[in-house]
Amino acid sequence: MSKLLILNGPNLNLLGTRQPEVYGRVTLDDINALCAKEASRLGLSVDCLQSNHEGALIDAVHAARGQHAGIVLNAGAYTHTSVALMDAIASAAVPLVEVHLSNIHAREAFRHKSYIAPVALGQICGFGATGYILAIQALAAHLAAQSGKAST
Ligand code: CA2
Repeated sequence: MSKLLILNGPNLNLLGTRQPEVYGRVTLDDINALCAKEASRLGLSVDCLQSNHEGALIDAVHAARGQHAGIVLNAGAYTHTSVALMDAIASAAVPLVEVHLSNIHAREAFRHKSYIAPVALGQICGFGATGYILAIQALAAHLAAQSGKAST
């Protein structure tokens, strides 16, 4: 069974506890459970990791090579700043979908720039926790297309 890595960056451990008007009331545990359920429906499994540290996220991307068939990444604020994370994703060459709970393009100008987008298969933003489900579906379809099979 293929495994996906659900990787969340800084402050996303606070989901559900503060700023519900921006990020909703769903917790990171809720999101991880939703991801596990959707992955299982598609014949996949997940490992879930959150870190507030840029280097730990980079290490996780490096370690995913050969271990995970794909990555769902919400890099939080590192999205807008981290050339190092972009380089790690490019060098790991593991298919990756970028996710944001909020619509980063409808927010402050500094959130419009993503260093992740150029090295991702695609970007999903503005759909809250549903974005993670959509990202898993997109990765499943991509992996199926790579292996010549269709996904449901
Ligand atoms: O919309 C997203 O998912 C973001 O990646 C969230 C980041 C933000 O810096 C990005 O621009 C967009 C911030 C995550 C902070 O999460 C919190 C959750 C609850 C309370 C406080 C922060």
